[in-house]
Amino acid sequence: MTRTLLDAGVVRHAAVGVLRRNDLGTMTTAAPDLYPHQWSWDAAFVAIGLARVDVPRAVTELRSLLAAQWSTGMVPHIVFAPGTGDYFPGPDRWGTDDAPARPAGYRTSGICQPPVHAIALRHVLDRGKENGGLDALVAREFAAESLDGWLAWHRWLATARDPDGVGLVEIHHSWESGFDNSPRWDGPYSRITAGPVPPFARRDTHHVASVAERPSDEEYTRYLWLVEQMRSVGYDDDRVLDVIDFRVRDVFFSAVLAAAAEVLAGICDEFDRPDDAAEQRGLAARFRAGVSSTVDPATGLARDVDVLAGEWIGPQTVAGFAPLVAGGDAGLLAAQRALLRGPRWMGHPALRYPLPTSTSPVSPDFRPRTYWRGPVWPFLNLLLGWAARRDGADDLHRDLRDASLAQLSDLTFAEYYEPLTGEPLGSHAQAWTAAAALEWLGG
Ligand code: 9WN
Repeated sequence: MTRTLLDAGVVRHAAVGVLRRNDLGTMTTAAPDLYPHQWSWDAAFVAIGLARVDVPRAVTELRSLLAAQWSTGMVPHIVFAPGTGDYFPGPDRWGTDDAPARPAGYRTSGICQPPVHAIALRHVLDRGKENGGLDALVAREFAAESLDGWLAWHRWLATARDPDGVGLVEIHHSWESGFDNSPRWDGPYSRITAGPVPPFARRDTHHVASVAERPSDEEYTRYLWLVEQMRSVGYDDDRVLDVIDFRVRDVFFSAVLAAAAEVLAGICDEFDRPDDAAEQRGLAARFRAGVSSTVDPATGLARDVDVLAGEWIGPQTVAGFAPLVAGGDAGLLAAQRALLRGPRWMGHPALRYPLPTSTSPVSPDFRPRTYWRGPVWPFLNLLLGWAARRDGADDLHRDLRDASLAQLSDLTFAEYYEPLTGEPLGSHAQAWTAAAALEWLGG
């Protein structure tokens, strides 16, 4: 799986082309056609990739996302591109015009996604330091200017979304997890009876992805029902807790917060903000502990909690490796790495590339072509690789990189890949997939 220099140059060139194609000037669309707006955690990965080729443009990506931050501190999961509005379910469905916390002048959704942003800011600062000159200046100025915004984002998550202080972030829609139709959410959704939702037409019936790969109409009806519930209370954090039918402690989201808070603490140190650094280290420790408290001794995987049903969530998905993202106890991490590399996951003999599947290939829930029910998602591999290197697991980092670059050298930069055949699925020219390729290539 060793790559030649020529291959690396070709992949880099093509990946840069994908980011250009998605570039609207100050924001990058998540993908052409299917996702014509800026998504929150996509933007963070896009910034990581952009920082490899254009530090000021990477800064612009994070700046434009943060500009749409709500007054509560929430960073919205979609910032709609100016002059558009037809994405299903478009801004009129979200009804955030009536949400007092949404900043004037921005159209956004009313929910959030995992907080990868401080990790992206770290990458941007590091590229700036490496390049020196204007890149260093622009990156540092942006970090100084945006630090309070990122702190407010983490604080909101730690309060509004962890009301009981258990070290786990509560989500109110599966879109908040970023793993929309993962089998993780089948239990909670099975207990929801959707009320009336506005009629919807799915956008994904043409060339982009077959309907069978995407969530079903029944799933979309529930997704929209939850939006209706939040909208009915103006997205007020306290009132949402009383009306919403989906309350889940998301272990993977919590792990991202733990990792990002630790990174943000380091940035606070660099900007001489010792109290904020201590606060973020406290958050990191709290959410790391929360994540490790969910590990199932029988499977070795971390689990979500369905708050309304008072139940653990069972399906074996890649989110079970949340401790590898959060960091923490060396024994737990070593056991998780062995599991990840073993035959139930990356080491499964039928896989085209030895990469984590979104659901274990040996699970009864595994569907190799269906979105979050089986396919490989390249941006996730980058996150796992980053965490592996942070924790000194250089061999895992290397193996993830080699397999990822082999997969991405098909140059489709697909949204997700069929794990048994390697077929690119979903949208092609997906921005965060191209960004992952650039970051894996490094240099
Ligand atoms: C809903 C943009 C986003 C990703 C998510 C992925 C998918 C949206 C959708 O696309 O979600 O937010 O319409 O399916 O699940 O992780 O951020 O790439």
